Amino acid sequence: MGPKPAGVNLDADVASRECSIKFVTAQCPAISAFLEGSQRLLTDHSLGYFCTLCMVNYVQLLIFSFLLISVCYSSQNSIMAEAPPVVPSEELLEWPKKDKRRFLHAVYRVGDLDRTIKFYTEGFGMKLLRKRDIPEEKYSNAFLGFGPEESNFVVELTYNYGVDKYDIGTGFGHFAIATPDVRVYKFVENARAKGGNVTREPGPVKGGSSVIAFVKDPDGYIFEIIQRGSTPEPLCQVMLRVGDIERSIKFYEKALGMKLCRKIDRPEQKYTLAMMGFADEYDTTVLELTYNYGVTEYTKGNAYAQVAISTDDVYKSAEVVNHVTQELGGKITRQPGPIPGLNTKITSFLDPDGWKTVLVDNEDFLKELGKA
Ligand SMILES: N[C@@H](CCC(=O)N[C@@H](CS)C(=O)NCC(=O)O)C(=O)O
Ligand SMILES: [Co+2]
Repeated sequence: MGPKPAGVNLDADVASRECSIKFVTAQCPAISAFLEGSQRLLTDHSLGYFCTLCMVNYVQLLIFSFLLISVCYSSQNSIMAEAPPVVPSEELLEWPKKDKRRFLHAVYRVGDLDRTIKFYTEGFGMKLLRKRDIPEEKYSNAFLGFGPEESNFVVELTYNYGVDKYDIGTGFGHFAIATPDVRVYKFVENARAKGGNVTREPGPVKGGSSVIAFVKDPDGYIFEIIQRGSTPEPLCQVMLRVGDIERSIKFYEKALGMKLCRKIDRPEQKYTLAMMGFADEYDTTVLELTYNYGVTEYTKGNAYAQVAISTDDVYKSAEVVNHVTQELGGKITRQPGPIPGLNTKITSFLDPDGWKTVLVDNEDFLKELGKA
């Protein structure tokens, strides 16, 4: 044999355990130094014959390596057995608050598109922003609001060919329109004159002071007309009833990065409200979550569908939602990705009560509007 049989053998030995040794040396500099030192002693030793010192060193090193590898494997196994579930990074959990988000539109079904367009434009003073017909899928959409879609929250009406009636259910509350000061009375009179069904005359809200009224549209959707100073976003609320207000607040804070703008408890009326949004309550649209004492279940019907919210990254957003649903309930109903044919990236999910939200990519949304 050549002059350095032990060295050759050692190299082979080390190579065959490369992963383990790398792991061990990476973990402990002292072990690393020992191994390197021993290896150098053996390989640099050039006496030209089979040396007892080499043999002793070699056997010692083999035993030592064997022990280390055993310890390392068993500790790795025990670490794996006790490994906690993957914890999302702080950066990921902070994402919803850093993202560029706003309410884009509320989506719901109506029995006659032209009838609703006429009522919303003449009775409420909304503008018809766009319309599209998708005959292959047998439905049409109309978008209406108080300002352009690039900056305002709007309604997206869906008409399914041949379906003229829907069940609104007991969970959906209302949309709200803010109108300045005493004009709330004029607003309601006009809506009534155009065929609106005023189910609650203007006057101070029970248990509070702001003046409100309720007007039902032709499909039975309620619009709360709220007296308020002038605002950049008159279409200001989507009210949904929930079964556990604290759970909902946590969900919308963590999954969507919303803030709790205002919480009102009215024990006399036995309900609690949480206004959740991305900006000041009076400058933007909020989700008005309502908890009626002791009521945990509502029906959803098939009329109201969802709200759409913008995001800069549907993939990252869905990852956060997925994590939050594991803690608080709800589920992803559409994995993030482009809509076939349209290429707009979206993801959608249900909150713990089953209310749906769709997140839409900011840039793709502007492209869809022809503004990017
Ligand atoms: N039980 C009510 C609780 C919510 C509620 O009462 N909201 C206020 C508006 S913030 C209201 O509708 N008040 C009726 C009134 O003042 O006549 C519901 O589920 O709609
Ligand atoms: Co309201």
